[in-house]
Amino acid sequence: MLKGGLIGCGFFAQNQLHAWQDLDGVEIVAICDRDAGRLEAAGERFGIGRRYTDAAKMLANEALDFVDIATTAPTHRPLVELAAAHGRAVICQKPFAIELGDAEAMVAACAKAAVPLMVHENFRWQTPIQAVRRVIDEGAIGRPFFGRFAFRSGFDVFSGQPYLVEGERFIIEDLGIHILDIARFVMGEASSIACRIQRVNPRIRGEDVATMLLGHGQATSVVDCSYATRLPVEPFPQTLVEVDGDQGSLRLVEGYRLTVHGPGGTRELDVSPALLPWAERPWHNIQESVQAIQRHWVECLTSGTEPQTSGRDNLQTLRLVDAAYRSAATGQVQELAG
Ligand code: NAD
Ligand code: 89Y
Repeated sequence: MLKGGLIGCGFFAQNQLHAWQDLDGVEIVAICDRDAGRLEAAGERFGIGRRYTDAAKMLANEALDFVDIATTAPTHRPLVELAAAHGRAVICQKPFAIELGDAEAMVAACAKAAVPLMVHENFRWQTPIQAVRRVIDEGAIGRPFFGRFAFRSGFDVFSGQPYLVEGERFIIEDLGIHILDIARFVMGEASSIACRIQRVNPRIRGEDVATMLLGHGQATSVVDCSYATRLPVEPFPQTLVEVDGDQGSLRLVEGYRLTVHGPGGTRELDVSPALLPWAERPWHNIQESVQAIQRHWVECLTSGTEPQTSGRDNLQTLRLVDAAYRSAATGQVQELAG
């Protein structure tokens, strides 16, 4: 049985705690939050008695196999470095860091301590996204030459996550980061990016619309994100996908419907996520992917393999985020090192 300690018992950690409870071979034995009320509420809700308001004390007192960090970005570096100093494996929420230098320092600290590090980059683990990748891996549409990854919504994410109103940066850093990771997962590593941003909602500080054009070697993709889009059917939190290959095409449309067209004909697939017993629509797509990435972590720790979205891997997603903001500021295409 792997023993974990979770730091940060806020809005999103509730999903992580539910998912840990459902998984075999792992248990969250201690929790930490510097807000005593939140700590108490999570402890009672999930029946976890060992509670700390100080992460350093939790690390010193508990015999943990890993630490799951579910705080917001400003505290990631000190907490990851604390876990590494105690020789504990670490999961850290996205955005892993705001500055690339901090991300590189965390990767280096975990490498030096020889502890596994995974970024909780869960969107690629969504059932519909896994289905898209499977169709491509099966060769059903041939070699992809174009992709579009669209997340366009008018859903109120600000009431649950009020800090999103205040940041100088918003949609790329918070949400686009997931969609850029999906683009990498489906199309392969990106070699260039151009980006334009807009702010439509006057009540927030950062950008709520971002339109990005990526080069992936010979292939091209468009990643377009908006929290200012009012649609007759609200698709939150679905990423809609189009991929054209040299033998066919796929379309993942609203309602989790995937159409695959290839030399053998056309198939319609229902790729809906499961509604887990503790999940709530429309979040169930994200909630199921939390369970999937945490299962992947248990498998990786048990087998000694590197997680798909290890700290090292996530540096490449963060480089895209950084380059997207630089492109938006300068109007120039940004080239990324291989
Ligand atoms: P939140 O503010 O609701 O919760 C964070 C909690 O961490 C708070 O209770 C706070 O008191 C606690 N905390 C902060 N620093 C601490 C420290 N040093 N020691 C102990 N406790 C500390 O935030 P949230 O909305 O739950 O977001 C947390 C992270 O999850 C963010 O980075 C966000 O981007 C990410 N998130 C990810 C997804 C996803 O699908 N992967 C979805 C939503 C949010
Ligand atoms: O914080 C974001 C995330 O990671 O997924 C959706 C979200 O909760 C709001 O954009």
